[in-house]
Amino acid sequence: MRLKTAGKVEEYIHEKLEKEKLHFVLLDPDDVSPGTASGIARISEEVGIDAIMIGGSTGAEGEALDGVVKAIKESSNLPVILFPGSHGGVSKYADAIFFMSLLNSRNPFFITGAQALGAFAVKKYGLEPIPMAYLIIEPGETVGWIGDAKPIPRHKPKIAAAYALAGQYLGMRLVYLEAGSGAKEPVPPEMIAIVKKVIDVPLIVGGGIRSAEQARRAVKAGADIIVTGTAIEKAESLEEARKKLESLIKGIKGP
Ligand code: 1GP
Repeated sequence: MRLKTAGKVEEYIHEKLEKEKLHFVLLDPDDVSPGTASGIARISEEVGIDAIMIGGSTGAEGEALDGVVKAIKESSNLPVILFPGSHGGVSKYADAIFFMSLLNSRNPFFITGAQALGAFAVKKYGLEPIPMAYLIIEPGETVGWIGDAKPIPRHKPKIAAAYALAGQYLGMRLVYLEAGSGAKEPVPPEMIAIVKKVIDVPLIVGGGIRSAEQARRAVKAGADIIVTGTAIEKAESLEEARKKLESLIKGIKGP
């Protein structure tokens, strides 16, 4: 049997990438209420964000997860992509799921175990799985610790490139370089550049990106998709979140 590969959300990503670099907003149901998530999603759509990712390493499951996903679906038309910390991070209300493997974990649970436990739920809910190689770069923050990662040293870009290429050869159609949510410094541009040089699939970069300048540097180095979470979640008001998003978008898509 020939597998149908890219689904609707993946096609959407590829079509958009032909024209511009993308910006995804990550919301963690452990940190935001459905009400706040709905406001951020509405603003995100208005200012030109390309998709909303939902997930987290701790507490992003069950009712809290469903509530946030539903609230976002009701307030915006943006694709909602799950970004699960484990098999608990599956919600039937989302459009797609990054079916990700933490390739540099020391624990097989995060490489294939959680995936096996979650696979039937993904099928039952008709979620679109998008296979993704997930790599933790120093410092790694909470996800690095929980995911039992051996974080790739910031000054060793070739290690990241080797893992990224291995991920592509294993059939993963996206690569994500993750410094960890709230990281003091984002993934170094030199590392992004070397990884981008060796892979053919789109490159996602996140963790610690707070300013337009940091976003611009990542894009200039070769990132195709920038993910920001903390910078938006920490905004004092929706108006402040809007301003932050507008500024980050300038860094990613140009003035
Ligand atoms: C974390 O890469 C994402 O998984 C986003 O990180 O919260 O630091 O923006 P921030």
